[in-house]
Amino acid sequence: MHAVACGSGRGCVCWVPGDIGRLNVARIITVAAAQLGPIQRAESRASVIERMLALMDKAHRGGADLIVYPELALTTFFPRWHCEDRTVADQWFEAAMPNPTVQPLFDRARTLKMAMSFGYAELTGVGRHFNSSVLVDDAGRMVGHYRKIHLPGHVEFDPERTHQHLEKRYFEPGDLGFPVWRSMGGLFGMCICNDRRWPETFREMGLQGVEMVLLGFNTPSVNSQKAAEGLEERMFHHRLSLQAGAYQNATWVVAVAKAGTEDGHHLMGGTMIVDPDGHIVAELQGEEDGVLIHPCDLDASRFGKETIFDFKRHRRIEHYGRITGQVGVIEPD
Ligand code: CDV
Repeated sequence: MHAVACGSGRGCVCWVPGDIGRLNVARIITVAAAQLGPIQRAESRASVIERMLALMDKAHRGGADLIVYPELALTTFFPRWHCEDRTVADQWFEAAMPNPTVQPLFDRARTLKMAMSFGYAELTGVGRHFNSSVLVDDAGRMVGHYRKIHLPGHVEFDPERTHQHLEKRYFEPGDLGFPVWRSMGGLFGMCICNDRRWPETFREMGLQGVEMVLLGFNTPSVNSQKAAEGLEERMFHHRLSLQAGAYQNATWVVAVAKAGTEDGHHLMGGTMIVDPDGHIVAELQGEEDGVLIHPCDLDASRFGKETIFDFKRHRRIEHYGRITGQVGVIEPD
């Protein structure tokens, strides 16, 4: 076999088997998982955008086709702050996407022909609030929009906790489901942080054939309600969730942290890329700004999808009624 340029400009390689005489196109997407170090409350959006641009340039030098930034990439993780007047928190929301402050990011991505995904706090035209992310393709087209569905935390100030986690105060649960988009020769989905702990998240996308899930997160390194659950345990659950989601749905998972200490509150790292067999193939060390670059062959998801996780052959939906029919646990008598 020998490699020929496929002409897509996307770094794909066409392997030409001499004895068979047809083209098998490997669908390689080189991904840059762009971790952000801490963003202090006082740091401006413009300063964060400069940091994101520096990561994008580095990703480009590393040959990336797609750059993925974390959840709420443009601001500090503000749900830790309790604002008695809810509207005070609107300072952290974007009323339009793109907007003049983030436009340089869109412009640079288009110039570099790099696709990108990042999370932000979305304020809609009718005053609704979501924890959202977008997927922009390599031609600068907005192809995907996701709103976080599994919101952790609480609504009111909780004096029992070591720190606040007020996502339920500041956001509504997403109303867009878990879509998967066909783009750049593959099938892409998004989810955000706590969504990764729910198998339903991955299965919803798996049932649409997803080949790569893009996922940003801000995870405090200590459980606010259980001090004994620290960094090691949190990282274990993080890996467990990503690896299970990837394997059970035969998909790549790109998980990107906002890490480090924001105004005295520590967020864990753990930026990593997981392959469709559930293996962690790349992991970023440290808690500062950095990119983790890995070539991902989307066809690596085929084997799992056609064998043990061939859903059409093996799923038994007649026994899954509780999954959508009930929320909490109902114990038998
Ligand atoms: N931003 C998050 O969703 N954080 C949660 C924490 C609160 C557990 C997470 O699942 O990582």
